[in-house]
Amino acid sequence: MKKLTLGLLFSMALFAGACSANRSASIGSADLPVFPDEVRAEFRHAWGGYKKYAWGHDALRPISRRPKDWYRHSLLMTPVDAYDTMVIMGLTAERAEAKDLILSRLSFDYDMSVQHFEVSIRILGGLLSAHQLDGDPRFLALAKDLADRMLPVFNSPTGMPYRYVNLRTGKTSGNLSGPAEVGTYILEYGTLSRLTGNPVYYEKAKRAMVELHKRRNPDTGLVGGGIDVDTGRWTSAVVGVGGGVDSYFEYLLKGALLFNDPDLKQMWAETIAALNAHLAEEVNGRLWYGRADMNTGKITQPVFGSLDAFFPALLALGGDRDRAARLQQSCLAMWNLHGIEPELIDYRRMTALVTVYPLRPEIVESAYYLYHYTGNEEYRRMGERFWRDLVRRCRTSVGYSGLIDVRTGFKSDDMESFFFAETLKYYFLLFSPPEAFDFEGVIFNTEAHPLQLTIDE
Ligand code: DMJ
Repeated sequence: MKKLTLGLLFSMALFAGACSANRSASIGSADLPVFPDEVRAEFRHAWGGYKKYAWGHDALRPISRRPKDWYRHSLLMTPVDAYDTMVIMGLTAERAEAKDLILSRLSFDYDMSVQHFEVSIRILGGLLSAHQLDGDPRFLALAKDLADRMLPVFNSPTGMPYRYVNLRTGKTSGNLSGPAEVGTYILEYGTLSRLTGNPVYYEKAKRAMVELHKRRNPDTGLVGGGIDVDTGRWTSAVVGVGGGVDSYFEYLLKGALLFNDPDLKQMWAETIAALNAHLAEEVNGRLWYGRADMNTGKITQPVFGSLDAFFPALLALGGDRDRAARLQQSCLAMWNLHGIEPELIDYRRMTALVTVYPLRPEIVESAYYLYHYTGNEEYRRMGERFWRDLVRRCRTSVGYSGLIDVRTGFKSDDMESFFFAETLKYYFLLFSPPEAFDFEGVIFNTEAHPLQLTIDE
C-alpha cells in the first residue's frame, strides 16, 4: 500500500498551557460554563483511583475498589486506552507513569483467547495512536506483535473474521458474528500497513468489509444484524445503527477518508442511502433511526439508544449536517428522559427499555463533531448539561461508575476503559479552544484514538 508523506502537527504540549489558565468552574454550578481543566481534574481523579487500587490490571471497580481483568492475564486496558488522552490533556506525570507501565509490562505472549474486536479497537488502536503522538517505536513494535498474533482470525472461508483468537497459538473460534465485529478493523490494520509498509493488514481488513457489503440485500441495500463467517449466511435480518453494527458503518466512511479508498467511498455512499431510506423515521417532529428488516426495509423495532448516539457525528463527518443536527436534538431528548441516557428507548412511546448507563461517550462525541462543524455554542451548552449530570450521578470517591438503572441512579461498580479513551477525551475537546486540536488532521477510531490522516514515510 502506498505510504503518504507529510507530517502531522500535534502540538498537544500547548494544551497544558492554553487550557489550564486561571479559569475554573466548580462542579455543580449549573450556570457557569465548563472549562477543560475541570475535565482534566476529573480524569486525574479517576486515574488516581486506578493507580491506587488496580495498578497493572485492566480496570478498576470504582465502588468496591478492586481490580478487574478481562482475561487470565491483564492487557493493561485502562493505561493503553487512556494514554493518548493523557497526551492530549497535557498530563505529563501521568503520561510518564503510564508509558513506563505499558513498555515494561505489556505482553501478548499468553495462551489465552481474546475478543478480536475489543482488543483491536482498544489496544491496537491505543498503541498506534500512542506511537503517532509520542514517536516511541516501542509502541509500534507492540502494535505489530499484537496484530500478527491476531491475523489468523481472517482465515475463514469467507475472509470475514472469527470473533476470538488465542494470542499464543493463533487458534480461532466464534463463527457467529455481526457487522461491527466483521468490519471494524480497517483504520487500525490500515494504519499498521502504512507504518510498516506491509499491505497484508489493510488487505485483510478491507476484504472483510467487501465480503459483508456484497451480501447486502440487493433491493433494500441493507446488511443484516448477524452473520455466520464460515458460510456467509445471515443469522439475523434485523439491522439498526447501534450496538453490533454501528462501527461497521463508521469504518466505511472513516476508512474511505483515511485511505482515500474509492471502493470504500462507493460502499459508504450506497450504505448511507439505504440507511436514510429505510431506517430514518420522523416521530412528533423528531428524527430517529430505528431497526428494520434487511429484506423488506420496514422498521420492525422503533428503538434507539446510547450506542446509536454516535450517528449524528457520523452524519456530520459525511457532510449531512442537517440530519446530524436533528438527530442530536433527539439524543438530547433521550438524555432528558431521566437526566442521563438509558441504553435503549422506544422512541415512539419515549420510554426506557434498557436502563443501564455504562459511562458511554457517543452522545458527547456527536456534540463535539457538531460543535466542530458549526461553531454553534448550543452544542457546548448541551455538553455542559451532559457533563454536570455525569459528574453528579456517576462520580465515586475513587473514580466514576456506570449506572445499573438511570431511573434510580443505582451504581454498577464498573469503570470501562473507554471512559478514559473516549468519554473524558471528547468532553475535554468539546470544552477546549477548537484551534488547540487538529481535528481535520486525524480520523478517530471507534475508541476515540486519533490516527493521523497523513504520515511521514
Ligand atoms: C466503545 O468501545 C466503542 O466506541 C465501540 O465502537 C462501541 N461503543 C463503546 C463505548 O460505548
